[in-house]
Amino acid sequence: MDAKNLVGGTWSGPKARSLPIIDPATGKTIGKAPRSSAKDVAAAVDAAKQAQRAWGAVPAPRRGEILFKAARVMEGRKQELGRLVCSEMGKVKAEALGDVQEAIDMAYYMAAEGRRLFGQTTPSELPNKLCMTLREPVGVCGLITPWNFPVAIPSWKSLPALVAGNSVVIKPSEETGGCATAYVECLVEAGIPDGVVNLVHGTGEEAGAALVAHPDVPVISFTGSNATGRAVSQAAAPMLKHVHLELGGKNGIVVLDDADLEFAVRAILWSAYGTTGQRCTAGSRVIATRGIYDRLVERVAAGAEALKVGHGWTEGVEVGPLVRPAALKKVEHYVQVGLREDKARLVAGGKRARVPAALKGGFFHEPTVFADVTPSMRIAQEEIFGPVTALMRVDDLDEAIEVHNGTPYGLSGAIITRNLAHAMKAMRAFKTGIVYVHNGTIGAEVHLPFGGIKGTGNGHREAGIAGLDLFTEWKTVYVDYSGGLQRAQIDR
Ligand code: UN1
Repeated sequence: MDAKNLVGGTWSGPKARSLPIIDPATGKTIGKAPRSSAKDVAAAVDAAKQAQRAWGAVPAPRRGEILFKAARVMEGRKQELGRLVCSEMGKVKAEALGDVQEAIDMAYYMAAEGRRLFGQTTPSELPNKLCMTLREPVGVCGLITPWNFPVAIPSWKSLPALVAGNSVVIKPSEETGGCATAYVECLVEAGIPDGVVNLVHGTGEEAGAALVAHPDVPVISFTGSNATGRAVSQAAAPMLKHVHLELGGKNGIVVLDDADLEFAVRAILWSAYGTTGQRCTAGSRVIATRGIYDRLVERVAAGAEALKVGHGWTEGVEVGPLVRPAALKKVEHYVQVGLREDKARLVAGGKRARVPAALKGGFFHEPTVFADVTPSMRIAQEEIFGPVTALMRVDDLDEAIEVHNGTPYGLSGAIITRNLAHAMKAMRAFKTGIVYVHNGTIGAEVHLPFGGIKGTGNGHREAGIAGLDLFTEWKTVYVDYSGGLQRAQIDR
């Protein structure tokens, strides 16, 4: 389908300037998206600014009711939206439907937040005085969303913003404009007033940069690469904007000798090859202790070889295509780095995948496993964002933790062991925003904070209650009903 812009309640399709939408399973063009200019972005920001005042005055529980309806609308369109996710970025059916489900979950969750948006009340140090905090909307929020969760992440960013009384301008990834269009259609159908949600397609360099630079957009939330995140942060800094960044990971799964081998293999395969490895939380490193390492290498390699690669909507397919030729080339490049520069041992995959003739134009790569990787190798340090994982051998838990923490990123980490004390120790020692005990590195739920430390972000979180912080300003209120002038710190 063609993607459409939505500005001030008016939809408009692609005009002379457009961007192709491609099915990564076939390489065929399946639609177009408007290629919006800075002027288009400015029009969307104006509409959002005008609409925000009235929306901010709607009681939060009423705003929540609209989000509740949006959840219902998305439930009704779940299959259709899931199919669209698969056709624009390639992920397999179960995961494409999961992507939509995550948006539904977020809509129900944030709908209920309309009846909370809790602040604090606290005693004063003075008599007959009350202290409290209130959350206030910030204004127009600029939301720049990626293609890998093309329905879920727009919901993570827009729904907390909306329930808190902000208006939004969404600039989705150019790869998945149809998904963003369908998601916004659901919000409109649920009754979001004109101008409160605006959608502007285009490139990051043009439309995204214009949104970041616009003086009337005090909040920017961006998910994408570390390099672009830094540029966003720099462009926004002179205007003192709230900037949230989610910039990827090099997530490690620690497996100790006492782990259930078959379970560990399943968790690793899911983490490494779910979404074809194109997740910020992908398990791209496995750090195993000596006693289990060789068996794990053998079983993970066999498991990766056995995964069925193909069209994401075909029953039984477990791994879909990469999103674009450039992503496929990046994976091929890193396979070469692994073999030549890093001299690691390739134990599974390593080539473009063989697929049926109808998919010849698609961007498929085999699930790939490198063994005997050492912690400083590039394939153990750099985010590949594809179906490649690196297995490393360590002596004990302490070394595993050190290796685990030794990358520039800090999004998620996992530990698989039957030893509770070891699991607890790792839970505290991992330098990541998210820790999984007895699981792989993926599986975030919407009512908990999502985000990371070090090169992954800048201290903000999305989802959960923490996700509201970006989109609200705390207002501190002192109510003195003593009838006199009471001076803090002085009249004690
Ligand atoms: C991302 O990769 O950008 O738990 C987000 C997970 C997903 C979210 C990943 N639900 O890994």
